[in-house]
Amino acid sequence: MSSDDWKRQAAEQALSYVEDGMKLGLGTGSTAAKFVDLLGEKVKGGLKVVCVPTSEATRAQAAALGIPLATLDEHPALDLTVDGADEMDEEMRLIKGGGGALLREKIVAVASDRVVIIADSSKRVDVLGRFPLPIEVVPFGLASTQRLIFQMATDAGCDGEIKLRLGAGGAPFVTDNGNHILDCSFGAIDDPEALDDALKLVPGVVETGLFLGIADVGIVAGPMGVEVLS
Ligand code: ABF
Repeated sequence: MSSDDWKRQAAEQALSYVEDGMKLGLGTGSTAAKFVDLLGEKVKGGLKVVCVPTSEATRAQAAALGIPLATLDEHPALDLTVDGADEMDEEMRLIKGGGGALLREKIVAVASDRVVIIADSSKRVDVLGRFPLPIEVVPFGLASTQRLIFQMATDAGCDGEIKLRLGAGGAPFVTDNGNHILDCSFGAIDDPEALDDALKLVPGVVETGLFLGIADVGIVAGPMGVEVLS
């Protein structure tokens, strides 16, 4: 079995949390995309749901599958969001944003009664930070924001290289919200809450990829089977 199979297994398990009539948040990334595919099959079979996507990519995928879509303004409170992650620790603290959709993912997740995170077992870590932490920043004053992030992170016990994410053609990557992403290779993040608090004091920071106290259920699939954390 490959990581693709495990992602699908986790996505299948997440379907068991979906009930007829629910308002759902749809995550972004290759694991969430598997859930969207499976949900599309259920919708074709008669399941009635309305969904808020966390990215334009997910919106396009869901629309092509005939999944009914709405905005968060139309449905400000959702029943359930199913999304992926780049890293998950034992307390279900997450790093997200590798796919560049962290801001909408966080807005949709905190608007949801329940958040289910699906992942293959490569995403499980003891300590967050092996995956570079993405931070969404406004384009104005980028160099100054980057400098301040470095200072704040160092004060919070984290330092390392901070790189502006580049997109196609080598130009700065632009999020669905018109912002940029700084990928921060801080190494082990021993106190994610302290780091998150510090980073949010930097004016140009829109949101960090630290999702703390947001996941309610973690579904992790791997060679040892499917594990459900809650
Ligand atoms: C989204 O997709 C992101 O928050 C995370 O960055 C990424 C995970 O992607 P994949 O499922 O492709 O590993 O969930």
